[in-house]
Amino acid sequence: MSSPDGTPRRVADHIVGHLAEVAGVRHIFGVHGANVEDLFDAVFRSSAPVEAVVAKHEFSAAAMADAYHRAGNRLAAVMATSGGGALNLVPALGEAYASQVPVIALVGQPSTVLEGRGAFQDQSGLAGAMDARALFSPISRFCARVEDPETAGDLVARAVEAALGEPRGPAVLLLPKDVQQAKTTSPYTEPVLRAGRPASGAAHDALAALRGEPVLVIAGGGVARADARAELAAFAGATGAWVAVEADARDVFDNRDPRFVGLVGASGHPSVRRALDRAAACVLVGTRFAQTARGGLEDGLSGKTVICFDRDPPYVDGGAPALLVDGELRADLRLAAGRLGGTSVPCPPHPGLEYLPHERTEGDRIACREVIEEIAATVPDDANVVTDAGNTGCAVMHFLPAPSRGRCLLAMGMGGMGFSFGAAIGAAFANGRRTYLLAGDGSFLMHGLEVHTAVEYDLPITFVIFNNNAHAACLSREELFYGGDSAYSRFRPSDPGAGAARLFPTLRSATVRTLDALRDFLAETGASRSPRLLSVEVRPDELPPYLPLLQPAQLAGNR
Ligand SMILES: Cc1ncc(C[n+]2csc(CCOP(=O)(O)OP(=O)(O)O)c2C)c(N)n1
Repeated sequence: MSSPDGTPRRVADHIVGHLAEVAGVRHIFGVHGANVEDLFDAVFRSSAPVEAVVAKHEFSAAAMADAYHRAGNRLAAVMATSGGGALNLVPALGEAYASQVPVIALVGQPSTVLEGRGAFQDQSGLAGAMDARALFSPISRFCARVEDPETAGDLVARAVEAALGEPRGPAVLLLPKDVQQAKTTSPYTEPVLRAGRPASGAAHDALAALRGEPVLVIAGGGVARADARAELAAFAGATGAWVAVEADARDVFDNRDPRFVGLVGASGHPSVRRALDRAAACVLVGTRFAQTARGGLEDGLSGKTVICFDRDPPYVDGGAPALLVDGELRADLRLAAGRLGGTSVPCPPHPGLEYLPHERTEGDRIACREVIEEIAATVPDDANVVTDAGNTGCAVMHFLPAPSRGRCLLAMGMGGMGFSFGAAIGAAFANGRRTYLLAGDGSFLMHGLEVHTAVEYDLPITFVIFNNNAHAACLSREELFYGGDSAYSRFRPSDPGAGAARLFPTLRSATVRTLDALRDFLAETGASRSPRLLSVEVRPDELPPYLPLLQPAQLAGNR
């Protein structure tokens, strides 16, 4: 495909044109600045249906692009200026790298004529300056500096190829200001997307031998990435299996299905372990069973057949090696279900979800479980649910079922605290659905001012802040493991609900201290298309449903 009229045009126009017209990008998230303004201008002048969204922080802008893909399966981009703007992208691109989410990052740089000569925010690696390419290379599938305007067409096509290739992830283009403004006659180059792997078919004999035996399927983030939800359901039916999910795959299987036995991992449900103990085989689907997922389950695998549908082998040690089914996930699941007869077989009966020990609300002592149950009762079937780190994140994962047709997003690893604010905004842009964000006050204090962007674009997001005036996850650890006298993580009271109401006069925002007040606020939110912010006062000393804290607390006789 060649450039529309063959006339020279700015590199910035070419890159934005390629992303919008060839790669189907509809939103580019970012923060403006002198070395990225030509790209913003190119979006503004583009005749393609592409929009620039101004975030308040580049970290959140990249989180928006990440969640936009996770919630809508469409490629998104982020743009940032040089210096601090570029550096602010790092944790969110690290998250997209680790979670294999395609994101295109367009990063402005000073003009080439000044690089290596004391340029403001020089990141060229020349004459002792820091080297942006060295910084971004380990957290991207592709990273290039565009130095010759005539190579822009090829490099943007290669960036898209790499982001959508296998494994997926971020692709970074470093764009000096004078190169963005220079003219190019580059044609549009269609990205060469490699054909997916064929079905491997390896598991059939092992699965056929299990016919009639209880099977536990554990589904991970690979199912969401491959959008293999329907294939997973058919496979679970054909194997007559119980199904458990990992935290980043909460929505890949219907949480109300009779086969569902719960969430795995440190905040998982004990019912999963019970199912594993009764199972003859464990089938890992779209997961390598990382440490956070297999905690509390690993010894239960010994003596069982383990089959893993993933490109890479599982991390599990000991016992018989897993049989790896490493073809294209959807094709492999379809093939395996078909070979087993394709019809749905009921799973053996099980007693249903079992929860970890937890507190209940008593009088004015509101417990997280009841807050989450009130929210669950109002979340529409197709909503996005986004959560964050800390005790709050553990409680949400444990107690909130995934909406049956919605998306659940979580990025507790490289993204870290505060990722959910950008993520909720990206998800709302991706599919326009009401989005519930549930985060602690610590996460709010890190990146909560991104609420400004939701207000600015009038997005249907309900921000729920669990305010315990603490980094409670850290406070719990201080108390259980270090005697509790330091109390670094306990803070003076703050009031995010009242604060947001003053800061954003058009935002409906409140603080609630009772379950009745919470119910009233949520009931009113349901009918609205606008953002809402709610701060719920909870206690800093409530232990979360998180085994590494519950077990020591029980041993110490605290609970
Ligand atoms: C960027 C980042 N820094 C530090 C941490 C370590 N950390 C994990 S949970 C937590 C406290 C979370 O506090 P808050 O958001 O208020 O949730 P709570 O535990 O109080 O429910 C911290 C500091 C992290 N996950 N991410």
